Amino acid sequence: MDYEDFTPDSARRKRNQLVSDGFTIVPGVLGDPLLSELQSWSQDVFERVPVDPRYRYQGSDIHVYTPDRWQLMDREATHQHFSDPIVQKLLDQPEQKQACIDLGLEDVRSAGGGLILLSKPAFGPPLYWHQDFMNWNHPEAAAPWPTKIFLSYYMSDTTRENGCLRVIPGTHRRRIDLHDVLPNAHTPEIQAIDDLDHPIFADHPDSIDVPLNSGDLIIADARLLHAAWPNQTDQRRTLVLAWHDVFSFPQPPSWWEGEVPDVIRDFEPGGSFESTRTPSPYLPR
Ligand SMILES: O=C(O)CCC(=O)C(=O)O
Ligand SMILES: [Fe+2]
Repeated sequence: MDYEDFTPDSARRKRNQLVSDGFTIVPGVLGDPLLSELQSWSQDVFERVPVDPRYRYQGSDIHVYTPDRWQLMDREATHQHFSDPIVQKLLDQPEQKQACIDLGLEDVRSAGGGLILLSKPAFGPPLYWHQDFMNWNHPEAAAPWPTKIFLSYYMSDTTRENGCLRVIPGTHRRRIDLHDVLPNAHTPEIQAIDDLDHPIFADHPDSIDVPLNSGDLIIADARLLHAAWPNQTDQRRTLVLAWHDVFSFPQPPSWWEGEVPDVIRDFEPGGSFESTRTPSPYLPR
């Protein structure tokens, strides 16, 4: 299916999938010329930037900001943090905006004004199971709708062979045994694990592969457990990921018909909640 064939019915199905499974795919959102531009731009970045062994499982962790955001940040550019006008182009992409509107994603805004370049080099290792949510103490963690999502595109077609994404549907709202053995995502503790037979890399009976075509939009809830297969090819496999906030917490989506948890209905803004990557009781078994 191409993005042009997107009907209200399939939009509704995709929105339901994002809510209940924690992710959804909108095929063919990013096209040329921006797709080609991002492909060659990211390739150039990786020719300049050495792989930091700390990020061997993610492949890289390069944060690129819009020039406006960069100016506010007032920091020295490094290989890992810099700005480029292409970021604004991606964030402003009309097809992406339309896809979000069609899905009923309201108040979508860039979290941090940047994107992250994640690249599995040729024959790169797998990425461990993890979830990226950082606000588990906050009642937001109990939201039955997404509040933090990534909007991502792979720069090449992905398959199990070159390290496609894997997800365990539903784990954004439900704790499973795997949660018990996972160190927090992207911390020195998980980065230090050297054994590829460790359970953080294991296959899981409920996991599914998410092979994508370059330019397909994948939207996922930050709370979802995901991982990636190793790259067994001699070609780099790159991902452009942009974090976004969605819906104005504590307000539910305008189309929400389900229950609103008490902790959200009674929520008073102004409290302070220490940020943490460790799931709280807001993620029930
Ligand atoms: O490499 C991928 O496909 C996913 C990357 C990811 O989830 C992360 O780095 O947090
Ligand atoms: Fe992730």
